[in-house]
Amino acid sequence: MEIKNIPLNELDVEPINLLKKMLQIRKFEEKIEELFLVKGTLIGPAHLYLGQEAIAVGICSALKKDDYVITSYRCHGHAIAKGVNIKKLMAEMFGKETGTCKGLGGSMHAAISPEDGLIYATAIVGSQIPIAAGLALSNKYLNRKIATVCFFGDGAVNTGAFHEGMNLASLWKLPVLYVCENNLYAEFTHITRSLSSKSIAERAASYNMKVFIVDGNDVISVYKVAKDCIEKIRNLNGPIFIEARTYRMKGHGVYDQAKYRDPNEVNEWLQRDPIRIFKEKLIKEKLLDEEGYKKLEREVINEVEDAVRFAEESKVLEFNELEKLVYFEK
Ligand SMILES: Cc1ncc(C[n+]2csc(CCOP(=O)(O)OP(=O)(O)O)c2C)c(N)n1
Ligand SMILES: [Mg+2]
Repeated sequence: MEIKNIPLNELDVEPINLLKKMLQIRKFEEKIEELFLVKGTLIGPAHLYLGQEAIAVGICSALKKDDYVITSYRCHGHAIAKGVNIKKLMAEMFGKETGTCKGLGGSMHAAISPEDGLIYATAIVGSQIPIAAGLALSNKYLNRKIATVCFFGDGAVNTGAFHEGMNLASLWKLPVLYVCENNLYAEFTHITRSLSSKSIAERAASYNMKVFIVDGNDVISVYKVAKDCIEKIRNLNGPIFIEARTYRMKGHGVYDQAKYRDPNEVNEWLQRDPIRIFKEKLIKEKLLDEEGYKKLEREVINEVEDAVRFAEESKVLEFNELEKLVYFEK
């Protein structure tokens, strides 16, 4: 597919809104890290999305509110990009009843919010891939023009669920966009030690579906490819696969210091910070100046602070409310 080189001011989305969404994810994740490691307010598992912001924002900006998203435990960025209220998301981190899962899901399931089109966030690597095929099958069967986007990591392509899901999605021409966020690591294992095929894209292509490789640190490239893919998917032309190449700035989970990574590799990727790259592009195109950036950053930091206050002041779900969430009354 040819990706047209549209000037930034002719995009059908405001570039500044893309930057703001990326900043919301960045500041949210930085605050989560601080709440875990500095303040000790939060405990348990959390997998930060720092460095991968351009993928969630580029893809989700091409979606409608009722399009479906299904993802993994590294899900905070997808939730924000798909439009979850930041207060609700923060409350979930604090285990409060005002959270997306009433505080019962925590970080790894925080991106479950059906009213925002976020259907599920799973901790079982790769399991979202066949579930996405099922979601897309239901939409096709019911003739709904809803696109399903399935996010997963490079590690997930080595699971059985990947092969099962990809095979059915292709065979039944299901309206699903598979987005593999290749950040080079599955926990502590570099991709060169886990992948037998030449590339992830090549493996996906063997399932007879259209495949694209995109620079996952360039929000505009991600947005453009997503926009074209979603259009095709909505028209029931079968699944499409995007391999978005990126890097996680920090460790696998919030406690992991990632000392197993080559410092040269880390430094090289830190030079490619998706937010800095896009900010500089906007400044060069005279769509933003330093002062405007600082103002935006401050606005987002305040929004995250408000979310923390909201989460702290919220209550934990009453014990007797629990069974209402387990059993379903007709
Ligand atoms: C089926 C399964 N196998 C193993 C694990 C343990 N595990 C948790 S995260 C992870 C790495 C996954 O890496 P990747 O898919 O690249 O996603 P990333 O964390 O980089 O976003 C593994 C192996 C698991 N949760 N589920
Ligand atoms: Mg990975």
